[in-house]
Amino acid sequence: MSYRFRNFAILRHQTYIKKKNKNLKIHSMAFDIEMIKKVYKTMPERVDKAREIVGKPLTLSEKILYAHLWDGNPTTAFRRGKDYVDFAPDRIACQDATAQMALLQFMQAGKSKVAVPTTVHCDHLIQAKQGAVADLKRANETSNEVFEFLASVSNKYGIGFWKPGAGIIHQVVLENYAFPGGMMIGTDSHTVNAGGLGMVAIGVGGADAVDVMAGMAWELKFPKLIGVKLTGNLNGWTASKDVILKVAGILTVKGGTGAIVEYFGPGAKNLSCTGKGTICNMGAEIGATTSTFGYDDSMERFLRATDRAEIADEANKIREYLTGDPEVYENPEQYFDELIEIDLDTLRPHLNGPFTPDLATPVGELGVLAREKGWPIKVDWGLIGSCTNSSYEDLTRAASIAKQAVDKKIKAKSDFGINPGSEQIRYTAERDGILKVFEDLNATIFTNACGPCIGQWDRSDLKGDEKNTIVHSFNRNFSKRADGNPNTHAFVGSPEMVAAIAISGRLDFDPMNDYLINEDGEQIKLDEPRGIELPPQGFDVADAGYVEPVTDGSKVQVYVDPTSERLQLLDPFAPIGNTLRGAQLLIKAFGKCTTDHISMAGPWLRFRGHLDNISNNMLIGAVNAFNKKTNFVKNQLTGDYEGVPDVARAYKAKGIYSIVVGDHNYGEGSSREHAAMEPRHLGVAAVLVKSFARIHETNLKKQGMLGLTFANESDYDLVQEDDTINFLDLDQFAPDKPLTLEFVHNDGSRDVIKANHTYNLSQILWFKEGSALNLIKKENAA
Ligand code: MIC
Ligand code: SF4
Repeated sequence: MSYRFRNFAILRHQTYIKKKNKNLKIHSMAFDIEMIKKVYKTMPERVDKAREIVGKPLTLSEKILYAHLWDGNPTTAFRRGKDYVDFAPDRIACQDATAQMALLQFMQAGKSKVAVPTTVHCDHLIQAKQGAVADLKRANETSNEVFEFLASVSNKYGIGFWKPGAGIIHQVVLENYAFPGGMMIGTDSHTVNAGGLGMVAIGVGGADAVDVMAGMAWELKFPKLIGVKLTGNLNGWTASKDVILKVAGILTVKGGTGAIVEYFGPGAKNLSCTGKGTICNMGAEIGATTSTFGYDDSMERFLRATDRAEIADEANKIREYLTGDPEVYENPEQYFDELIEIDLDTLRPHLNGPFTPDLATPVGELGVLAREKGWPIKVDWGLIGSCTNSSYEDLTRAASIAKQAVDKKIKAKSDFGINPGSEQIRYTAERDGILKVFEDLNATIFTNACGPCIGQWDRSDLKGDEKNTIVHSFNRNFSKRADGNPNTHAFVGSPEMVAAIAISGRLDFDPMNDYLINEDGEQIKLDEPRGIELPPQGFDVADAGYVEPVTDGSKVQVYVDPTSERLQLLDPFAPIGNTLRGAQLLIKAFGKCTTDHISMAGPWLRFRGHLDNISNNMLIGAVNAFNKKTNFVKNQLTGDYEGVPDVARAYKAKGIYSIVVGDHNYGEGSSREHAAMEPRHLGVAAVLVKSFARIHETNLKKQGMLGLTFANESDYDLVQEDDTINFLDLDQFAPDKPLTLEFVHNDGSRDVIKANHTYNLSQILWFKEGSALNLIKKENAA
């Protein structure tokens, strides 16, 4: 029986009851308002204390961090980028693709309920093909087992459940759960989207979320702070998206690593709340821990429009605590570790790509570059939506362009796809005739879900691996991401720019200067986009798709079929131990190695709840430095070349540990802990790279592995294909003490190198116990 029909005591939240029965005067209430009031009650005292201890005015980021210390009132001034600090986040959000592993781990922790408000959102497992109705029906059939599992675990442990079709996690969080000054973590790297509503919201691996669900502290190295001062006003074709496209161009995909990016200045106040969300969302693409904005009128408007006047009223009472101190914003260079200034008056619209989100080119200059580089000029698809850009404002701005095409008799040259961010947005946009505008241009309205953004796209217009170009308003454009085709050149832009480019069908089109020819042969220039920040008649929705858990979940059964190919209960990992010798090099990865290369999404999303099955995608996208091929590495036992998972399994079968070597920013991208659990499951003991992306490094630590960096970067070049690796001093593994590794080459020669690490004492304990989860279980049993 499907979870939709089961007698779950489905109590729809009062907000939605109210919306359905407009005449009934039911007091609408924000989710978890008591928790929010509690945070606001202690915030002033804690912030004042922190200011005293730090001895200077505080940024917003510091206020939120110091107000969420696990130990309560601040007593120490933490060193940015150095000290590990225990925090107490207010809430957790998980999406279906990562929640499976997170909840499978939580089920082992021995708790009866989650310790902080938590939600699960079904959004990643819905493939875009024919359009919302047919696609959602198919997803409910093909992934029923997984949705059932997530629904029942949620019900059992007191977790709010958002059904498939309810929307994309980050949009639903922004509309329902985010609140100024709050701290949340989420098992998805774009959790940072909630910074648009003034939160410190951070993407983590499932094991981190499990700590907090189990009532423990959450640890993070106290971040560095990057300030971005915005002046002026957005105008013409320039959108919020262009702010982050520009910042990405400046900072690159690793420039934000270990830092919170705090936006401020008069320009920040002029941006809408959802526009701020877009900017924070793509902060994940520069590796930032998170991004945030101070509480202002735009946030207040958004809270009131989304039925959360009560939060706005509470926030107004402590307004000055929910933004940075005035002294900080007056002399930012004294308070931030790095400062960037952007003048919105002169900012130009950008398109970033292909293959990396930081390759920023102003729109008018793209034609020359594309011709020089051989990027196809013809654009096949324009995709609008995703968690990044699917607000009411985004849709209205893009629709204002689409409408001109219809009115002025211009046929769109590319196909159009729209992914609304939530059912509330979709319902409201349909009511207000916005979706109709896109439909008039023959757009396909896909489900309120991730769809093409995560490779859940059955793209029928391509036969093979043809070279082609698409433009989208998503956030990531790594190779193969949208459709699995390595030759799809994806460019990221604002929804209105995507609309204009898709209508023209050309990557070199510059709507500010170029003309289009309509059906009557006339030259037409598109007018500048116009948007509406919030729906003039208010948001509306019939069924938002929320399922409240029962109060007592002790009787709820969670069933995992032992023969399932989609779900598998977890076995604890055995500790690697303190002697590690004779390990084999599995792969020396060359160049960019994102989590998409390590554990691809798309078709593999179906195995996200089954560790052994999903391990068959381990590192199959990584390029072997010795032959520049993917999924083709030497099996040192036989001398044959095989797929990476096969070779790893061969070593594992013989009880031999293996090692992965990589380049810079290894593990960039997603929070998916599969990228760490798969190597752990297949016997990889250590990942040694030039540098790590933050979430991935933590994920490796949590799973009881060694995540190491070359003390001397050029030692990467010493690693040879047939190497055997000995760890010479693992028995002395200690904080701040590099490890010594010996690489024994095929000809018998040896290189001894130093590898740095960032493990503190408790993280070393995770390694010793085999995983962080093993430690939780042990502590719970004691
Ligand atoms: C993504 O955008 O890559 C994802 C899919 O949302 C991931 C999470 C995942 O891999 O499941 C993310 O960003 O963390
Ligand atoms: Fe979904 Fe894409 Fe957003 Fe990730 S980035 S949550 S895949 S819409």
